[in-house]
Parts: sequence; structure tokens; C-alpha cells
Amino acid sequence: MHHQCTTSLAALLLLLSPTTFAAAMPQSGPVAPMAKPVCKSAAIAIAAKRAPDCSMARCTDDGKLSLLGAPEQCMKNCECPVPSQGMEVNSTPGISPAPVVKGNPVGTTYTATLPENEKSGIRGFVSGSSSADGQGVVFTIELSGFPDNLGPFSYHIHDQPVPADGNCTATKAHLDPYKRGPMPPCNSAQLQTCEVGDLSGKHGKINPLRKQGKTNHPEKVRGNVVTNSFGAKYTDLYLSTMEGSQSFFGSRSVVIHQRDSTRLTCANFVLA
Ligand SMILES: [Cu+2]
Repeated sequence: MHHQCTTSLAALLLLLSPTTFAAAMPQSGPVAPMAKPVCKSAAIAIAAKRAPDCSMARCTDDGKLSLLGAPEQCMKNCECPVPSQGMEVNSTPGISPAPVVKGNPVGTTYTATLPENEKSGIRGFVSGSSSADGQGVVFTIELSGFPDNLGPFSYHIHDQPVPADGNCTATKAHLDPYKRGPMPPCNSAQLQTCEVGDLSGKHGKINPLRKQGKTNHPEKVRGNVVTNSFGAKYTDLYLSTMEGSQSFFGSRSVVIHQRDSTRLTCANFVLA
């Protein structure tokens, strides 16, 4: 497999016309949305006659290999170039990647607990703690009571806190210290290029699990209850628990949206 792709670079340079060579080499500028697939081991297989011609396949906007009638072998031997950190992966100019946050104070936790008094029915919390090595934040999410037929639900850390009247619109846009903007959508294969606050873009939207069961809880109606719940735990490397950092989320809010992006509920993070 891989030996098909390796050959003397000098021999290749003779075989390659300047234009083919340019197309086959990783680009140093922004990666065009239609970047050409390259050979997995050498990135220069086009001229190596024994290897499949990777240029017969193509790369999709999100960097996946699309065969489109190209030989089956391309799937095994070709791949789309992975932009290195610091390189733009979107066609939008000016996206600067978020740095990995280090030195988060261990033992610091901020939790946003959703209000009980709003109509969406969604309850629970989103909590973020400094990771054990201080690198990034471990999020723990436990939510229930999602309404039927309005998902999947997205959720984000928004830039502004929720005011006393509970108006989720006042939280403004997503936390986005590197001014990337919401479009194009976050590519979950390139988390550092997403808006820092776009938790569901980076870690997946909420598809509530419909759980049905009996309850004997005195405050709930006895009988069958449907919880429509969601739980998750993950580390996000780009958020900060350190006040003063641009990626600090402790003074901000979390907002949960229905499928059409209407804001359903929101809450402020507070020091736990
Ligand atoms: Cu949002």
C-alpha cells in the first residue's frame, strides 16, 4: 500500500510538470475548499504510475475524500490534506485559530443552572471545571425535559450574561474572542477554528434520549414520566476558567436553542 506511494523525489520532480507539482503539494496559503486529494504517504503520488491517481478523486468542503467515479483504490491510498494548526481551513479569510488554553487554575468550576420558571421545560446544568493538568476545561452536562419535535438542539456559551429579567436575547452572540463569526459552520474536525463558545458545533448537538419510566417522586405526578434527557462529558481545550482571559466563560451564559435557532432557555455561569 504505502510502498506504492514512495518513490525517489528526484525522479518525481522529472516526471511532474510544474502545474501538476503545484497541485499535488500541500499549499502554504489558505487551503481552498476544493483542495486536491494527495497520496497518504508521500503527498506526491500522482506521478508514481503504480499508485492510483489521487487527482481523480476530490476533497469536499469539509475535507473529506469523495471518490466520484475514481478508482476504489483511491480510498485506501489517497487522503485530503490536513491543514496544519495556524492555517486557515475555511474559505473565509481572516479566521485565526484559537490557542489551547493552559494554566487554568485547578479546582475552579463554574456552573450554569437553568431556571425552573421558564416555559421550555428544559432543566439541568452545564458545568465547566479546569482540567486536572490545567489544559482546557472539562464540561459536564446534565439536561432533561426537552420538548418533542424541536430538536436537535444546539447550545453555546454566549458573550453576555443573562439580565435579571431572564431575556436570552440579551446574551448577544456566541463567545468568539477571535472574531471568526458563526459562518461558515464550525468544522468539528478543526476545533481550533470554531467559535470558542460554540459547544454544540465542536462537541455535537443535543439529541435527547427519550426515557420513559415510573416515578414515585412526591413533587411529580405519579405514573409515567418522559424525561427527554441528555448527558455529556468532554474536555474543551479552548476555554478558560481564568478571569481576565479572552476565553473566560465564568462571567458569561449558556443558551439552548431549538432546531430553527430560537432561544429556548439560558442561564449564567456562577462560581461553584
Ligand atoms: Cu447560542
